[in-house]
Amino acid sequence: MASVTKLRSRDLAALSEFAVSRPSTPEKAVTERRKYRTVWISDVHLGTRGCNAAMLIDFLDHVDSDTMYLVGDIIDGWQMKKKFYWPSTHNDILWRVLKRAKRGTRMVYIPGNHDEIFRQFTGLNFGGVEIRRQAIHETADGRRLLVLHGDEFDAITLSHRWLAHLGDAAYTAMMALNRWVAGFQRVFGLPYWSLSKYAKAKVKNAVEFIGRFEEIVAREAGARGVDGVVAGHIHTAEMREIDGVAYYNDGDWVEGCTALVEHYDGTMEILHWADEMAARSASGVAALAAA
Ligand SMILES: [Mn+2]
Repeated sequence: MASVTKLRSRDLAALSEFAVSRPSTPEKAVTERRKYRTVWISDVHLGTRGCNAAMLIDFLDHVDSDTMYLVGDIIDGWQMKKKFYWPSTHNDILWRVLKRAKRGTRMVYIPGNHDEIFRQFTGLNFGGVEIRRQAIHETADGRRLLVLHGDEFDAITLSHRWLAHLGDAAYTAMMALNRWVAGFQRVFGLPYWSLSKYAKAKVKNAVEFIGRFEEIVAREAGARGVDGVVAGHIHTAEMREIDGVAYYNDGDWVEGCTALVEHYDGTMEILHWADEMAARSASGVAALAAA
């Protein structure tokens, strides 16, 4: 297991210090926040220049929830191993996450492939953050949703189209192979290969790749007997019904800057934060002009 760098206790001690120190970006008043039953975010990629930290800080300062799921690729461990990049705004995000766990938000962290280093802590709780491999979320209207990152399906998503026409036995065998390939990559320290990057490099086929990922994830969720699934990983926010299974993807904070939320009646919505910020500054300008 040479590829998995074990976290040291002083790293964890450093993480817990965020809970007591002050953020460099002051936090806005908690009372002004819109409250949802549940919030899902993923693919933040802290530790990379791609992370849109300012926008995520703004989101966290305007939105609150009873439960929050961090659906993987929150910290980009692979990039940090190559080149250390950690501006104070990235601390400010961790500070806010730990702070809201302390204030009583149930915080569930499901590490993805870029932060798989945290998968070794599955089942543990750090400062009120539960680390899970996947979770079942029950909505206010009684639906059961499987919550997972989604890298579990990379190999099968990329295999040939004819797989879609095979029977369940072949599909199950393919899933086992997929897990084996992922394990092989880990054991031999091979660089993990990014599905979303590959899809984007082949722009012509990107739509097809994304569609295939969505179908496979929904199918797997259906096979497990749940009503729907929430994933991240492909950096493409979506909510649609696939063969009777509700498919949700919370998107990312690199390009799209989106979150998935559940209202108190169980209604689901994708928040596009760039649009929300633009609308807010437009109404601010209008208020100034009227004054
Ligand atoms: Mn991922």
